[in-house]
Amino acid sequence: MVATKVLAIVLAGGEGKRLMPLTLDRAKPAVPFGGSYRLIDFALSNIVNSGYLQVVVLTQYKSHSLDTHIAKTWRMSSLLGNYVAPVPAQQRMGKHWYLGSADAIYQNLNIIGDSKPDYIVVVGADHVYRMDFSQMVEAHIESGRSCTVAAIRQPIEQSDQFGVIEVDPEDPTRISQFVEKPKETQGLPDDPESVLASMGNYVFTADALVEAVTKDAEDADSKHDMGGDIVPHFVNLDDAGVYDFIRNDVPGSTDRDRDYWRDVGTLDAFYEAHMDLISIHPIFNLYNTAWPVFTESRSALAPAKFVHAGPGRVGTAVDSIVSAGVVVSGAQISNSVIGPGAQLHSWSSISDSVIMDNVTVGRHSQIHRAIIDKDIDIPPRTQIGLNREEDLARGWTVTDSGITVIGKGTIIEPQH
Ligand code: ADQ
Repeated sequence: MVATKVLAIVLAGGEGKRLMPLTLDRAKPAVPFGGSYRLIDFALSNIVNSGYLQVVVLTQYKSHSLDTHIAKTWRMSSLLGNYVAPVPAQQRMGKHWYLGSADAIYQNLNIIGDSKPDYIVVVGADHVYRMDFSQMVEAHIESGRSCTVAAIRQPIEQSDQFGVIEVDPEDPTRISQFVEKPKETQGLPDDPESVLASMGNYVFTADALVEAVTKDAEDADSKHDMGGDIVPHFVNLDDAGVYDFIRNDVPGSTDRDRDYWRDVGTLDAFYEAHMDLISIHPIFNLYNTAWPVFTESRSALAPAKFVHAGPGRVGTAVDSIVSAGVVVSGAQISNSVIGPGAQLHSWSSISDSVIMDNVTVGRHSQIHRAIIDKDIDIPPRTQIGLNREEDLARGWTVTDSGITVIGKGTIIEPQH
């Protein structure tokens, strides 16, 4: 077989409004996840593990911490022409920022022109999953179609968050209809409670994608969106196929996490995905070394330490992830994810929570069902997540399911 050239494009310009306050100061793909990671590490690890080493990351909204993370973590040796390159919006096609994800690709056609790929893998940057894109590219090539959309079954009540796919009963690899975020839809013939949802990951034959985004740019009525405009364009041409995620087989996957895919676009989904990491038999297994999730190496951080600080002050953590540089000094941690460099002091308790980098928790504080963003100092005797009204009164965010979220830069005044 003749070698094929694949360029990967990561769409990382989304604002992530529903993750506020975590996205107040950073793009959604840069939000810390799982202790050591940033959300984009999952998409980039999948691409690199799939063998694709020419990758551009299209950024736009508050991209500074995303750019820094990519530069620190994902720099590749250029010896073989490999790169993971963050590309900021540059107004190459007129005085406007990206009008949508399709416009982001259109404004960077020069990159496609320079790299001359045969196929282009386009993926979102804010999902947690493992996927071998080379299997999808193979299926795309075999199909002879110009566009292939990765898909997974999702509950019908969430169909307004996804592109919903209908396939031809005679040829289940052919998309007969695609509706972006429908208000109402029908369930699948064999499972009326589910729909086939687009995962926001696509493979395109390069020339066809270039033609489609160019045409789209000239269309004044278009929203210039990959899901809303480009995929429907290929469906209308009867040139779009579906790749069922269930076919994807990643080395080292367990029965539990083989089909795992989470859109962590809301605070509740973000929280739940953390709980999936720490359940005793993890629903998503971070410890699969056959398909590693790469992230920033923090070689300056010491290993995590657990200190018995005195009577009644045994530093412990159970059913938890504890990152490098953490000191658990007489604190009790359960069912939580603790980010790098956190300092947790005597008589404090942290349960069912997500604590990000460099947070300090003072003595006698209690944190329950909370997400605490980076660098926050929690004074002694602070209570978080124990009383919804009090938390709201202090200006913190509390989600519908009762998770208290404290964003970066929040100053917490002592309570007592
Ligand atoms: P959404 O996730 O709602 O739906 P969108 O907000 O466009 O779509 O985000 C998709 C990706 O593109 C994200 O990674 C985002 O960061 C990025 N992005 C958004 N606007 C961008 C811009 N202007 N420039 C660069 N990048 C941008 C999509 C599909 C649905 C599918 C779901 C799956 O449209 O069909 O079902 O993903 O979650």
